[in-house]
Amino acid sequence: MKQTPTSGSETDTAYQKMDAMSVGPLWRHLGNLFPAEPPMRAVPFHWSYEQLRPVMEHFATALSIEEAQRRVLMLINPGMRDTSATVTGLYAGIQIILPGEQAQAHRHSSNAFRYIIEGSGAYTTVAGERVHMSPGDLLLTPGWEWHDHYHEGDGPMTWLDGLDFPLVNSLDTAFFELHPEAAQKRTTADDLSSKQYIHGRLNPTWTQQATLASPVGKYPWTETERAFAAIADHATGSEVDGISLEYTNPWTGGPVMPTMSCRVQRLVPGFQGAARRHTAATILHVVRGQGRTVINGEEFAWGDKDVFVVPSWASYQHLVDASADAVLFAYSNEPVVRALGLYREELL
Ligand code: GTQ
Repeated sequence: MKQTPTSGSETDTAYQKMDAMSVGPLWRHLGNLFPAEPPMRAVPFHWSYEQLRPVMEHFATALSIEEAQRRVLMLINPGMRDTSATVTGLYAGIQIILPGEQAQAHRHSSNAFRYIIEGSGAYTTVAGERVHMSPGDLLLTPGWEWHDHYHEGDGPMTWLDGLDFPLVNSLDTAFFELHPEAAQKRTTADDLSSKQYIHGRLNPTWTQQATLASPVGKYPWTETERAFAAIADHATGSEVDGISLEYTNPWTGGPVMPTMSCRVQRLVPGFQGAARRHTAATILHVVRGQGRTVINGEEFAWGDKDVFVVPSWASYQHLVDASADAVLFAYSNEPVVRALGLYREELL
């Protein structure tokens, strides 16, 4: 009978040879490579805006915009330090810009957006269109569009940057370019794309869908408020996410960018959400209000302007006290996960 050696010096040598040849024994890696469930590399985490704000203020005076290029605190997940991801495939940063400052024009293959937190008087120029910012506005900078930021108002402005660069980098598809000039020239009327497409049900017939991303430069807070107000007396919303509205691409009705879905959700006073888990990773920003989210059994209390994350396959449940009222802005990698047939969800 033929015997298969499982140890001994010959086998040790064979393992060493394999390693030297860049070959691996599958039988020693099966558990890691085919886990029974997603291993949750990203951990549930919460960043307090109150704690971030003094650090932002410090660097606003200690570091010029020329030195920094973009003055941003990256929110790095403790489980993903090697990629600077906030959660799998996604990144969040808090940017601060002072009156008179300009962030140099550039473009990258990553899709990006800004969700405005504080201040007024700044604009981003995206592909020649100036898009003005106010708190609660969502501004898109789809992949490979030139963009630069300029602040003409008084007082600091802060916003949440959302990008898909952890995904783009993991696919080795990242490109970046600085614009030959510091700022782009204006080539269209200010805020034109928002005026043209925001209604979503009355699209212009003389333009065509040019990219996979929404052509809307800005989804203004005023429209979000109108949408909530219109259904305030009628909608109870989802048992998990409350009155959750998705920002959509007027051409497709789908997510605003191919890699990221952006939503805004109202959790009414006393909201006691059902618990759920799904394979989309999510970053949430507190537009206003207070509440708690139980993520995989751990409770995270959140307040105004905070950021927290729900990793893939982590259970989550939102809770709001009877005296509070909360609005959350949430973005996730759900479009990617769904497009690849990897979306699963489970109500708990
Ligand atoms: O403002 O374009 O937080 O390129 C990270 C990378 C912001 C931006 C970030 C960026 C930007």
